[in-house]
Amino acid sequence: MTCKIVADSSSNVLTLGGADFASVPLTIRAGETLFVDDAACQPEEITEFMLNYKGKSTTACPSTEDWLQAFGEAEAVFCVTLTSGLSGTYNSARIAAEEYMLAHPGRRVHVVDTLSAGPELRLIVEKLRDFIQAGMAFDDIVAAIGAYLKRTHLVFSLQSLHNFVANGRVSPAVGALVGLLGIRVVGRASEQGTLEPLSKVRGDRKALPELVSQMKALGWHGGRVCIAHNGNADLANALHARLREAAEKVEVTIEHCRGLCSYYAEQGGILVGFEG
Ligand code: X90
Repeated sequence: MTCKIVADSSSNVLTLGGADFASVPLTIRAGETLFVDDAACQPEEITEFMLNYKGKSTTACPSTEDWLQAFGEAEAVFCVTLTSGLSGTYNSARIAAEEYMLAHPGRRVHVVDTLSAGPELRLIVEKLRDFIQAGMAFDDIVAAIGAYLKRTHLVFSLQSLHNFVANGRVSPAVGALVGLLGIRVVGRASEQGTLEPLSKVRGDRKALPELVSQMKALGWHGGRVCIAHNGNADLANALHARLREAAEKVEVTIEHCRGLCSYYAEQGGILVGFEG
């Protein structure tokens, strides 16, 4: 059985060792300017552009056709998507999966709605890779990744929800939480896969212990962690240090957000995917 893992670009995963992999880009449009969140995308450019841009901007999920192309000729596809609670990405992947299986009897596609975004997707993608490498059967992988997804979570600290509000993906009331300079909203991906604010703090110094305590509240006690940030390596490194104090052997990776996550997390935002 030839297996392939396909994830949308909100995962921040462009390449993956040890398995056949493809990333499918979302897009960001600001007036006449279109950013495609692929390998050529420069996330810093998007953040810079948005800081100076006062017009309307929108994002768009991959089309069914984009997904079908990425599935290629694989006999078994594991497809990992951004939360259906905030994006049409999962829906377009589901339609692509049905078309693919109809067109190629015998081939199978499993679409995982992560109910999350960013670094939690990386954890899912890497776990799928491990299952494939272990030689597990398709149905066993489907069951095991479902169980794994129940254990993983996403918390974040954001300095602005401007783009979330502008795209109608949170209510203006939630957006107003971070109106003031220096205020961060610390929150999590809810069980419905939406943005759930948990607390408001002033400055990254206060966001740091808050992130750790929210992680612990969600059951973190030394499991794998992936941090994605937009231009905030300081907070990412400080969080890494705190987690190492809490659990000596913790495996933490830090990465810069790619385009889609940079756009929504905005300057200074940080996303933390972890195992509970
Ligand atoms: O146009 C589209 O279909 C894309 C819409 C994407 C909306 C959410 C992207 C989130 C990216 C920020 C994470 C913080 C909250 C996550 C809650 C699930 C990164």
